[in-house]
Amino acid sequence: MTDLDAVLGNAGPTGLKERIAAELAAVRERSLAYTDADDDMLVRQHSPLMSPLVWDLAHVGNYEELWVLREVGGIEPLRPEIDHLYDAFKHPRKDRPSLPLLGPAEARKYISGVRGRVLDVLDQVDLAAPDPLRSGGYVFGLVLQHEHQHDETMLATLQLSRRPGLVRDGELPPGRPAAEPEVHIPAGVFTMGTDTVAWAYDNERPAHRIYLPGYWIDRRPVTNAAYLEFVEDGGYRDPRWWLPQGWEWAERNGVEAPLYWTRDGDTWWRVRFGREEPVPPDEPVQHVSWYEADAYARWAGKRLPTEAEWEKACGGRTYPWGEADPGHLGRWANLGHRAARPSPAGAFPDGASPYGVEQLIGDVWEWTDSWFQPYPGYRCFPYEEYSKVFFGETYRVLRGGSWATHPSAVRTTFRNWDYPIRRQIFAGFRCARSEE
Ligand code: AVJ
Ligand code: FE
Repeated sequence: MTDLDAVLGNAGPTGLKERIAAELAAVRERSLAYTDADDDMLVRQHSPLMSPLVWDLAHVGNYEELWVLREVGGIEPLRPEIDHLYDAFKHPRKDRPSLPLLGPAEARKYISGVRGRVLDVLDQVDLAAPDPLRSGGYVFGLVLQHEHQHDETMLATLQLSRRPGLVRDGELPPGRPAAEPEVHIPAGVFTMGTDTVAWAYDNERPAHRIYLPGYWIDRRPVTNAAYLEFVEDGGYRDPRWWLPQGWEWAERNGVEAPLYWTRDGDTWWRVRFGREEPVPPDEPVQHVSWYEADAYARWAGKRLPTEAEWEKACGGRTYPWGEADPGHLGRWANLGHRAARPSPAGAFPDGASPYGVEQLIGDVWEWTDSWFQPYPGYRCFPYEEYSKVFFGETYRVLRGGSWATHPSAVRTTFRNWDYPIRRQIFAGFRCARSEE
C-alpha cells in the first residue's frame, strides 16, 4: 500500500490504524522537541498572548483524554481535578501562569499515560463503525490536528521568547522569478468546502456551489521586498490606506513595520528565533496583522482576496497540486517545519494550482478579507467550542498553512481564524483585484 492509497481511503482498517499510530508518534515527537528545554523556559510566560509552553503540553494530552479515552473509550477520568486547568475557556492565556499547572516532568508523565491508553483504544476500536467519531478514525484525526495546531502555537511562543538555539532550522529550495505577477481566474461556479475529506473540521463543511465573477489574484504571496516599498513610501503614516480601527491600532501601538523588524540606517533587520539577520527580500512577508495586509493591498491598488477567491484559485483539489499527500516529501510545499522560515517566492513550481497560482499551501498563513462565518448548511460537530463560538464579525479567516504547519493539519479547504490585530502567528498575505 502506498501513502496515496492511505490518503484516498484505500487503506484497509488495519492500514488506517497503522497510519494513525505513526502520525500519533510523529506529532508527539514534535511536541516533545519543542518542550525540550529547562523548566524555567517551560513555565515562564513569554508573552501575555501565549500560554506557558508547559500548558500547551498538558493541554494536548488532556484533549486527547477527553475525546479518545472518555468519549470513545468510555474510560473514567484519569485526573478529574486537573481538567479545568486545561480548559481553554475557563482561564484566559494571560492567567495561565498563575494556575497550579502540572510541572514539566508531571505534564510529560500525564500525557504519556494518556497516550498509552489511547493506543489501546486504537487497537480495539472499529473504524468502520457508523458513529461519526469512530468512522474513518475521525477522533484520531481530531486529536492529531489539534496537537499539531498547538505545536505551531508553541513555535510562535518560542519566536516571541527571542531566545536563540531552541528551534531547528533547515534548507529550502531557491526562489525563481515569476513570469506574470498575477493570475486571472475566470468567472464561474466552483465548489467551496468539502463533504468528502475524512478528517475535515465541521467549519469546512458542507461543500457548496458558489459563483464568483472573474478576478485577478497574485501568483505568489507578497514578499518582504514588495512590503518594504509600502513601508518606505510612508504607508504606515498615511491614513488613506487604513481602516479607521487599523489606523488607531497602529498609532496606539507604535506599529511601523512587521513584528520583529527594526531599521538600522538603510538596512532592515529581523529577529528570527533569537537571531538577528537582514530581512531577506524574496521571502513572503510574515508577522503582519490583517490591518497591515489590508492597508498594503489598498496602497497597491488592490484588495485582499475573499476566502472563496483564495479557495477557488486552488483549483478544486485537496491540495493545489492534486490529491497526493504533501507528506514530508518537500516537493510541493514548505510545510512541517523543514526550515524555520517561509521559502523564497517561486521555490515550489510543482506545487502550483491548475491556474498556476503558487505557494497557496505552506510558507505563510494568508489573511483573507472574509470574516469567520459558517457555510450554508453548517452542522456543529463534535463540539461548539472548536468553531461555532468563534463565528461572527470578530475574526478574519486565514488560509493555506505556514512553514510551521504540519501537512496533516492543512488542505485547500482548511480554515484558520484570528483577530485582525494579531501578528505573532506566521501570517502574510497575497492580493487580489476585481476585473475592471
Ligand atoms: C484553529 C488555530 C484558531 O489554536 O487557537 C486549538 C484551534 N482549538 N485548541 C487555536 C484550537 C482548540 C485554534 N485555531
Ligand atoms: Fe486546544
